[in-house]
Formats: sequence, structure tokens, C-alpha cells
Amino acid sequence: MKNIDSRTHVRGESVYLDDIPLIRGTLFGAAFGSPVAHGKIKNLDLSAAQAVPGVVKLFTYKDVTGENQIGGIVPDEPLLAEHHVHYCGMPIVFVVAESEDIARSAVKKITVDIEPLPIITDPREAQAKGELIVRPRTHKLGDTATAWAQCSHIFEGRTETNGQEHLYIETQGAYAVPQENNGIKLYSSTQGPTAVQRAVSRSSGLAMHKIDVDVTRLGGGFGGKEDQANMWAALCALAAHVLRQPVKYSLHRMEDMAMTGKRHPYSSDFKIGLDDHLKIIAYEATFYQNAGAAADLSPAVLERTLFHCTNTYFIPNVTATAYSCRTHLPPNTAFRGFGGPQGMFVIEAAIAKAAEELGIEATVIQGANLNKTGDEFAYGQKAVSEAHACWDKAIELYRLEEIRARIDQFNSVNLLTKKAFSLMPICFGISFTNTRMNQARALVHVYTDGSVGVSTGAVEMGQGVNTKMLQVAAQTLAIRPERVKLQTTSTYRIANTSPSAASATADLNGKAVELACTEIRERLKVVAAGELQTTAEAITIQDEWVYVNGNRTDWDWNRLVMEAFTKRVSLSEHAHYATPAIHYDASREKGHPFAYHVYGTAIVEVTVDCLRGTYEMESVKVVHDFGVSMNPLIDRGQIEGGIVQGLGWMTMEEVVYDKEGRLRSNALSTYKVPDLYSVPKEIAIEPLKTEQDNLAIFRSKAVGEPPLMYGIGAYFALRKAIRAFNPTAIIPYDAPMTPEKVLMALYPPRATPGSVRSAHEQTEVTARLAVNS
Ligand code: LUZ
Ligand code: MOS
Repeated sequence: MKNIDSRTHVRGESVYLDDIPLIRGTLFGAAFGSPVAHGKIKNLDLSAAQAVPGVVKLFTYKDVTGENQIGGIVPDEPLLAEHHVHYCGMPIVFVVAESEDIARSAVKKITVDIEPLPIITDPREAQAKGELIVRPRTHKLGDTATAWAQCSHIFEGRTETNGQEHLYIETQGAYAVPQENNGIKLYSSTQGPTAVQRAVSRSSGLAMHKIDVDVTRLGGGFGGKEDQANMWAALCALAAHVLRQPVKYSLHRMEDMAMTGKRHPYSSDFKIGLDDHLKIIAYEATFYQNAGAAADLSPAVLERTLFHCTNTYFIPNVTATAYSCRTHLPPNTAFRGFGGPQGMFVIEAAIAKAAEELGIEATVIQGANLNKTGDEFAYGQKAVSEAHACWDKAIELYRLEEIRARIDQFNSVNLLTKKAFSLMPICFGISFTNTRMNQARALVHVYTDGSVGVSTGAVEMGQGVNTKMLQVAAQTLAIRPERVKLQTTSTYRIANTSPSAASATADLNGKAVELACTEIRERLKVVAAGELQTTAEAITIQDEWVYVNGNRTDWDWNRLVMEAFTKRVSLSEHAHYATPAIHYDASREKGHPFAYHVYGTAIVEVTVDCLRGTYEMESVKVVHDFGVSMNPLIDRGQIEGGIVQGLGWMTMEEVVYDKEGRLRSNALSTYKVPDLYSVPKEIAIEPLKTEQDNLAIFRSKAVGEPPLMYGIGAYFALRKAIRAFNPTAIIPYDAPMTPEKVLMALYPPRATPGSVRSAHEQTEVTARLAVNS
């Protein structure tokens, strides 16, 4: 089944925030953000901005009608800065004017006098100074201290992974429309309608029941709108509440890039110990998360780093500690994978280092340590593992032996172009790590014409969740998909929702839809049984017809629905789903936090141009654990997108802040994301066939985040290609592997003693470089 939005997307008819027709009298907002990363506000001069014709009101923290606070996990984030600023772009003033242009030109006329304070951008420096967002967390299994004695090989190292800009195509924004009796209706580009409702309630002082957040769809989220849509919605709502006029703010791309947080950069240390059989006996890791200036979702992201710090490997002795470090960058936030990829990069780097030092292929170590069903993760949950199944199938199906031989042959005859492959096995836990967030509700109405309206807490952001919800309803009610419509996501219809996040949206909301539709179906069966003088157990509904003991009757769906209505039987249901069996004790760091894990293995192949340092992604070939995909077309789209986004993070996307905490990569001219030319030439996706039962909706496992981590393989393939050219290259474990870094690694500044590159090769390289320059 195609994505139900395909038609309106292609015709340009899909409605996003900026497509909502404006009500007459709508005003426009724009935020004035701090020009410096850290300091004390001495004087704020609003007079010139106030004098701009068409400016209606300049809001500062003094105008906040409720609490000047929007921090979700930790109350450390004012809606508008009071006396201190903590990052460049931190909103100080919200200008509201009669047009967008006026609002933005007034913003430019605001001046602020700020006494500078020391700026920290490095997480290790923050940690050394005790600047932590929350207490450090440690996951422990076995005892690493004693386990080192059993290791024949021990390696240590340091890694860096950089941030990542979400670059949702639709920027952040909100539109607040005052309603009678101080109510507010909010259109918001948010993954978390309830999060917006809470933030608006707190900062405006209005009760949640007065705030209707209504979301049709987003032009992408990727985590960037899990928490960080709140700010813009709260500003618009505040202004609308005070002025009693509709207020809209839709951020420009550069405002969005400068003012919002990104994926967390991490700096990490590892120590890995292997025995003679290359079994990983012990692993220690320390993670320094660059949280930015406020907590936002950082504590939860930190937790997921620890949950995924051994990726898909069973390691009997693990000690992993993570620090959430407060720096003067915009608060970093959720981004597809949510700290998991950062943790997984470090163990992959540790394995790569061991392999490089031992002179073997990393795959030998990877393959020898994949987890098996029953193996314990450091957090206490036992694996139900598909790791070996995916790994073995990928090697066999994609003929790894042939890939290896072909690449070796290629490299032996090509001096200036080198190819390499890497394998990237993944294992990703599905559920919000915060157990209480794993609940959802659905509201299903069957109308008297037989059509069905479904409301859930799920937000459609291009991932196809509405299509899946529609499939669940249609299949459970045994009616044609055309009968079902997914309604907008509204806090008036579905309350207390979790954000559409953690890859869990289709599972949680889908199970709620299934429960609601099952309830209605069973009620209809009782009605049919009464009419057909039989028992409800004898009734089935198939393809919109009522069957008795397997025989079709002349009762169709419409007749049945009408009869139920006539009999005054409810045609509506509101259902609640909570994931069973999950629990976690953060004081012991043990439990069973995930409903299940998603596994997979990717083979990534790259080619490096050893003159230029540029590279191409030849292929990503995957065996992926879908469970039983309920929509292969949508799931394939998620995997392709995830892979490319992961490749981008690992290769070309480079978030650059200077020492003053200013974003230098603040536009698409300075921040490069994968385009048509940099996506893999081939993406092959093979489902792993399994009979395992699981807690996924229709046993169709969550697919949103796991594939992003296949992209990590590109980093390690690039390392191998560089080393094929320059075997003594010293390459820091520092992602992304931009072409600049590749070039530096290919040609180290000083001659490397013991280089095995032949004199002939060296001459040729030198000659070609001369020609090139
Ligand atoms: N968001 C969240 C997430 O609040 N908790 C999570 O565990 C999570 N995991 C992945 C992505 N977003
Ligand atoms: Mo997310 S990183 O599932 O909002």
C-alpha cells in the first residue's frame, strides 16, 4: 500500500504550517537572539525597534504571563532570557508586528549590552569544571577491573563524533489563534503536541484544557521537533494570549539553524580487551556528551548512549560512564538514534583499532562477538537476538568473499583509487527509555455512512505513520482502506500523548487503534448475531461482509453499521495501550527497558579518490530484521532515508562552532548534506525472515531509527580505503570523515617512517599531484 499522502504531496496540496490560510488580523513574530554565547545582560535597548511603524509589541521575560520556563526534564530553560544569556541565539525579545518583514527589520534594530562571561564549547572542559546537566550515569556488567587480567590484547583510544543539523525541510514554526474564554488554538510543527501544550500552559498560565494543539503533518522532524518546537509555540501563544490576536512565527532557515540544537557531539574514551580467540572480554567507555546550555532531552539521550554502548556484541565485563556536559551552545536535542549512534560509534572504533593493531579484518572480531539469544546487556535485559542470522545472511547473500576478492584485485592494480568495505551490524532497543512514556491512545468513530475517522497521538512527519494507522484500522474492522481517514493530531481529541519519537509511534498508537477497532468490531458482531439469530462467536466480518459460520450473509458493512446505530449501540471507541513487561530501575541501572530490539547488518562499500580525498558511496547492502513488515514500501523508504542520513552524519555533514560559540556552518552553503551525487549508487535491502513473536504492531518491527546506524559503516570503510593507500596513516577516530580529513590522512604532513609505499608509487603520486596543481 502506498503512502496515503503520495497524491497530495505530488500535487503540492499537502497542508503544512505555512499552507494554513491566515485569519484576518494575524500578526507576525520574530525572535531577537543573543549575539553572544555567555554573558550578563547590562542593558537592552528596544526604543528603535519600538519606533518601527507596524511593530505591535516587544515581549521580554517581564511580559510572560505564566512561568518563564519551558525546560521539560530539568527546569533550566527560560522562554525569554532574564539576566543571563547562555548561548548564541538564545531568545531575549519576541517582536510582534503587522508583517513578517516589519518584525524582522525591528529585530535588527534591537541592541543589547552584554558583559561577557567565559565561554565553554568543549564537553571535557565542562566536565572538568563540574558543569554537568545531571548526575553521571554508569552501566556495569561483570567486573572490568579484574577482567583485564584475562585479556591478551588491550587497546585504548579516544573518539569524537560531531553534531548533526536536522535540516527538516519545513523549518520550525507555530501559529496561535485566540479562542473564546482565553482558549488558544495552536498549529505547530511539532512531534510532541502534548509537549507544546504543556510548555504553552506553563508559560502562559492557562490550564492545559484551554490549549488545543492541532497538527496535520510536518515536513520532517528527525527529533528536532520532539522538544524544540515548544519555544516557538510558547512565544506565539504568549503573544496571542496577551494581544488577543492570532500570531504566527515561521523561522527562516538561518534562524532555525542558528537558534536550535542539533545532534549531540560526543567525545569519548575507550579501553577494550580481547582474549586469544578474539572474544571481547572487557570494555570500558567514558562518554562526554556536549549537551549545550540547557538540559532539553540530553539526560534521556545520555541514557540511550549507555544502552547502546556495546551495540550488538555480548561483552561479559562492561563499565560505561556518561557525563552530560553543560556548554554554551544551543541546547542539543533528540536526533534519530537519540544518543545510540554515538555510543555505537565508540565500540566500532574500539574494534577497528584492535583490528588495525592486530593486522586483521575488523569483521573477524565483530563476527566473533555478536550476541545470542539469552545474552545479557549491561542494563540487565536478555537479548532475543537476530544478530547472527542477519550477519550470516548478509555475508552469504551479498557474497562477501567475492566483494573482498574484487576489492583486493582493484586495489592491487589501482594506485590512486582505493576501494574498501566494512560491515556494520546494528541492534537498537525499541521503547522510550523512560518507561512511563510508553503509552498511547486512539479514538475511533464509525459514522452512519460506514466511513471511519481515526485519531491518535501519532504525528505524521513523512514517515508514513498515518498510512500504517489506516492499515491497522482497515484490517481490524475488515473494511476497505478507502473507508478510513486519519484525522489531525489534536490534544482536544487525544490527551497526554508521548511525542512521535523513539521509533515507537506506530507500535504504541497502532496497538491503541487495534484495541479500539477490535472493541467496535466485537460490538457489531453482537448486533449482527441478534439480527441473524446466532451467537457472536459464529459471526465473522470479512471484506465488508458479515459471515455466519463461514457463510456469507446479505448483511454488509453499511447495513450493519446502520443497524447498530438504530439499536443505539456505540459506534465510537477510545482505547488505551501501554507496552507490557517493560521496566527500569535507574538507581540500579538494571531492568528490561525495551519491548524488543531491531537487528540488522549492512555491508558498506566506498571508493576513495586518493588524489583529491573525495569519495563515493558504492553500495550499502543490508539484511534487516523487519519482523514481518506491514508496509514494505514505507519501511524501505525509512531504511533508505536512514542510511543516507547516517552516511551524511559520518562523512560530509560538519557542524562548526567557533570558540565564541557561534555557528559558522549556518547555511546550506557551509553545511553540506548528502545530495543525489553522494547517495550510494546501490542500496539493497533484504528482509530477514523470522517467525519470532514480538510486541510490534502486527509483528512489524519499528523501522524509524535503526537504519541510521548502518551509515556508521561508511566511516570505517573510508578508514580502510585510506589505509589501503597509506598503510601507516594515523587517522584519529574523528567523525565526520570529510574529504578534507581524508586528504590529510592520505598525505600526512611529515614523511612516515616505514611506509610500505613503493618508490614507484611515491613518484607517481608526486607527479600526479604536480600535474593536478
Ligand atoms: N525520545 C525520548 C526518544 O524521549 N526517549 C527515548 O527513549 C527516545 N529514543 C529515541 C528517540 N527519541
Ligand atoms: Mo526522535 S530522535 O525519535 O524524536
